[in-house]
Parts: sequence; structure tokens; C-alpha cells
Amino acid sequence: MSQPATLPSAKLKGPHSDAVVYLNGAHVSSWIPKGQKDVLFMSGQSHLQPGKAIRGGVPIIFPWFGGRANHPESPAHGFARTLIWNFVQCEQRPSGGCALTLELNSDKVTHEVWPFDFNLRFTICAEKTLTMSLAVTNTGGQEFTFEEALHTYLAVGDVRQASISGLAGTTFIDKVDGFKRKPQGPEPIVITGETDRVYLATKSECVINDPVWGRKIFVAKENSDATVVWNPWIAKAKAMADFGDEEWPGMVCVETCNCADHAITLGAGKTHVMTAVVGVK
Ligand code: TA6
Repeated sequence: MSQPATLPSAKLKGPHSDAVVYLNGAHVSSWIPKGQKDVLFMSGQSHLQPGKAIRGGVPIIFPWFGGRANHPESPAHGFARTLIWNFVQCEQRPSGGCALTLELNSDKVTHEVWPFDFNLRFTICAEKTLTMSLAVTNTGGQEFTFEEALHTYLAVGDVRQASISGLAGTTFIDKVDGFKRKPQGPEPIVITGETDRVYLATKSECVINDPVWGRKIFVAKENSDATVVWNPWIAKAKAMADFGDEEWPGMVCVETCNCADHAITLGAGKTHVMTAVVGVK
């Protein structure tokens, strides 16, 4: 479902795909390859107001993932997704696709919450694939440790009939079972209830097989050591004001992360770049 652009947004149009990016959170809300349905899920109940997280698309999670340890007052998933990012450049790639770069700099607002100096640059390239790169630069004089994620909501025909491969044999933190660490078996993952898992020590590409819509979505990545798989299922869907009660079968999150055991410590002046590549097979 496409959202009315009530927030400032950019539309990237190319020969292979189109995308929509809101400046609020540098939030990719739509990516439609030619001849395909939107690959990204957006909730019809999503807020589209400055300072509020957008439900769906690709929220940028920084500088912490989920709740912030020892800071119950801090917003879940950090502040990057609710601040206005600034335009840096838009360039055409040889493929004809366009690459948009937005940035977010630390300032007195972020210092009130997180006392470090940083520059984030997020580049979105809409071609036959959707490539998203998040560059984190420590612009201060002291190292800092952060978590990050490209919290990608993928649109599927019916999550109950979908399966996710690429994580066989890994260990995951099960957030719906006391954060216990469990082994993932050899079979593709199927969603049969609320699922909220942080898969550890994995650099693998994931493939979401969607037999209802007859497509396979892949999520490949660079410089990411954790993958999160999430579906809220019935009760959690009802509990979210910005998510329709009946929307949960139409989505699954496969998130490109560095979180939990894989938080990153970045020295002064250093840069870390994490990339996700989404496509349809
Ligand atoms: O990535 C999964 C998760 O951490 C879930 O625990 C759920 O909270 C989801 O993110 C959405 O979080 P949000 O803050 O956007 O409601």
C-alpha cells in the first residue's frame, strides 16, 4: 500500500526500479522493481509525522538496537530513524539507476541522549537490486560503541506459507523465550507464531521464499554479523497502534544488523560501512 507523502520525500525513478525515501529517518518506504509488487511492506496505519518512526520500509536503527541497556527512558532502536536527515547528493549510476545519499550529524539534540560525535551517511541505490549502505564515522576524539540495523520489512503474500533460508546451523537469541540462546536447525525457518530472533555470527544471504506471490526475495549483506527475523503475529500486531491488526500475514522482517554480541567499537576518526542488498529472484 503506497503512503501519501505527507513528509518530505524523494522518489528515485530508474529503468529497473523505483524507490521512495523520506527525509524523516532517511527512511526507504518503497522499492518496486519493474513488473513486481512493492518488495517492502508498509503499514497502512503508519505514522507519517516528523519525529515519529515510520512502520514498515527500512527503519535505520542507530546507535542502539531494541531497548537501550540501563536507559529505560530512551526510545527503542535509537534516534536515527526519527530525525530529519540532510540531502548530500544524488547521482546516476551506469545502470541508469540513481543513488541518493543522505546524512545525519551529531548535534546538541543527539548529545543530550548520546554524548558522542558522529556522521552517518546513508546511500540508497535503486537498480535491479536495492542497495543500501550505512556509513558510520566517529568524528570525535574518543572511541564509541554502537549497534546498528537496516530493519527491513519485506512484503509477502502470506507469511504462514513463506520460508526463510540462509540461517541453518547458526545460534539465535530468542526474544520471545527469555532471550535464550538456541541452535537453528538445518531446515528453512517457517513462521508459526510471534517470532523475534537475533541470529548471531552470520554473514549469510537470506532468501525468503514466497509461494503465494511466486517470488523469492534475497537479502545479502556486507560487514554485518547479525540477522534479525521478526513477525509480530496476532497479539503483538493488535498491540501496535501503527500496525493494522490484520497486516501481520503480509510481512516479515529480515534485518541486516550489528547488534548484541556484534556491537561495534569505533575509534576516533574511523568509519564503518554496513551494506544490505535486496533483490527478487
Ligand atoms: O527487530 C525486531 C524488534 O526489535 C522487535 O522486538 C519489535 O520491537 C520490532 O523490532 C519493532 O520495534 P519498534 O520499536 O519499531 O516497534
